[in-house]
Amino acid sequence: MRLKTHFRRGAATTCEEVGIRAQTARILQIRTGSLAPVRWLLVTSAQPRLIVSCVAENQAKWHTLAYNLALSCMTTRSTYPVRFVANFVDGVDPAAGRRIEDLGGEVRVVARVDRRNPYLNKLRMLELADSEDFEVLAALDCDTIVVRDLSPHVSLESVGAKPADMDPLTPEQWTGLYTALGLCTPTTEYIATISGARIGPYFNSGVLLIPRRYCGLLLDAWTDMNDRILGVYRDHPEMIPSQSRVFLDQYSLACALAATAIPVRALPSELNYPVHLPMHVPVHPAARSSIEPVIAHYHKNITANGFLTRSRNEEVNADLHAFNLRRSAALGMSYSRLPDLPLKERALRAMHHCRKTVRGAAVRVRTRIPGPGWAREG
Ligand SMILES: [Mn+2]
Repeated sequence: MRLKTHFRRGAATTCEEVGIRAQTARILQIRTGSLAPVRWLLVTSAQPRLIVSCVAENQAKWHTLAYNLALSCMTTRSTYPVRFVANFVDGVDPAAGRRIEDLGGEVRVVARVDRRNPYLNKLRMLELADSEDFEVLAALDCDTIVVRDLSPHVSLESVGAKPADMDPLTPEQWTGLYTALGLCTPTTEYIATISGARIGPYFNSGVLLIPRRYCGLLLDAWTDMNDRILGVYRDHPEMIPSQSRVFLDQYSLACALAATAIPVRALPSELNYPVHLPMHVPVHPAARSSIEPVIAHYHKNITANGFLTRSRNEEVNADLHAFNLRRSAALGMSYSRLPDLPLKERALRAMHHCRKTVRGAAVRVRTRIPGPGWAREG
């Protein structure tokens, strides 16, 4: 962290946005008084410089997700200066890239990591440490939006990650995996956000706050563990059920953190707030107003035209609605109220839930494992 004065290209286009930046980024001198775009902002910063980033496929659906995240990031009040970098795999549609750049975000094209698992592309974000000047990387899933100031939650000392919503593996499967990789099974325990089950240090990889100094070490270890776990899938096909293998990037993250002993701090749910499924502890209506999510992770809770849908976790709905209003203003699209999840998605989700329940019960009967279901949604 160092005191630094630098010029920053201003992306603000309205008085309100200028106000947000003026208040939060310690702007000493700005052009004011009209709705005209502000060209340059003089910023004095003594706080960690933060990059918020995501990785998207070059497809219309992903363009929408990356745009939503960029919009949320660039229009949310922030105490620290924030850069936003969207990475697109193997190319980017020029119009989609321009929409993000028009918000003040940056666009990069990166190569695919491994065709066997698209989620591994998120490792490309950690490569930003090779070329960019920052102190903390907020590596986010595209299906997240920033709804409050992230600055108070970053640390230069440890990687921040939220314990997973659910754990698809049993303790025996985890021990088998750690043992196959030559690692001791960690003893730290957390409570999974949605299932409420006790889990080991297994984190949702959708929100990671990574000090730059750990990016290289984590990238190497995470890459190595991906390769080794793919080897375990091949050599010990009975160890991890095929329907759970899609979470490879999260297993490899857990194993990489265990192997490197990189300091980790468990982020509270507010930093990676699930929108798609009810939290394991239902929130009392009176307590709802005191919950202030910082990053909402909405998974598939989105309409075909890119607006976020109502959550059963009501405490996050005001933030989703506020975001939709900003999106509607930015894109000139009509919007009035928080939509419900499309019927088709609701039906698919009910079927998926049913299948998981039946499969989970069957596995528990077969293996006599007590407790909640082992399967989880991503
Ligand atoms: Mn996600």
